[in-house]
Amino acid sequence: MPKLFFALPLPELAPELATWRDQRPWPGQPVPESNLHLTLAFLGEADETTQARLIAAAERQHCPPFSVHLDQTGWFQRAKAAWVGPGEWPNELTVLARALRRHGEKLGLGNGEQGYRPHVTLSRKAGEAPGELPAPDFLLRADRFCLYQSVSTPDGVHYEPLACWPLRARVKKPHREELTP
Ligand code: 3AM
Repeated sequence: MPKLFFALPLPELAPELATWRDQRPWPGQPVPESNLHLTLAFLGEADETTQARLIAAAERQHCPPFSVHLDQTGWFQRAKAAWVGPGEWPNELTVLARALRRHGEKLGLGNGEQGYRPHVTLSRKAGEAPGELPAPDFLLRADRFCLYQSVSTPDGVHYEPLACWPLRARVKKPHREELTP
C-alpha cells in the first residue's frame, strides 16, 4: 500500500529553496528539488477505499489562500531532517493542517502526533543543525494543497500528487432576506 500525506506544493519556491541550500554549507543529504513540499498532515499507508474516502473529504475542505514567510532554519534531531520554516504562521495553515489530520484520523490514519510545526525539509540524514546562516527569506503563497503518495524507485523516493484542490474560502450563503428583492 502506498504511503500518503497532504502537503502544500512549492512550484515556484522549490527551485529557489534548492539553490539557496546548495549555495551554503548545509548538513545532510539534499532532498531533490522535485520532492520539496510543506507537509500538512502525515497519513501513512492507505488502501484504495481509504484513499477514495480521503479524496472525498479533501474535496469538501474549505480554506482561504494564505501566505507563509519562511524565515527560520531548524533541525529535527530524531528524524535527522534540516529545514526552513516560518517563525510565525497564519491561523489558516494551522486550521487546514488540523482538519486534514482529523480526516485521516477518522479513517484510522496518522501517527497520533497532535502538534504541528510547519517546515520544508531541505535535507535528510542531517547529523547536526544548520550552522549560523543569514536567515532565509522566502514567501510561500499557498493557493492549493495536494494528496501525495511516496513511491520508492531504484533512484530513491518520489512524491507524486494523487489529487490537488484549490484553497478557497467557504462561500457564505446569503440570508433569506438578502435573497428577496
Ligand atoms: O518532508 P517532511 O518532513 O515534511 O518526514 C516525512 C515527510 O515529511 C513524513 O512524511 C513526509 C513524506 O514522507 N513522515 C514519514 N513518516 C512519518 C511518520 N511516521 C512522517 N511524519 C510523521 N510520522
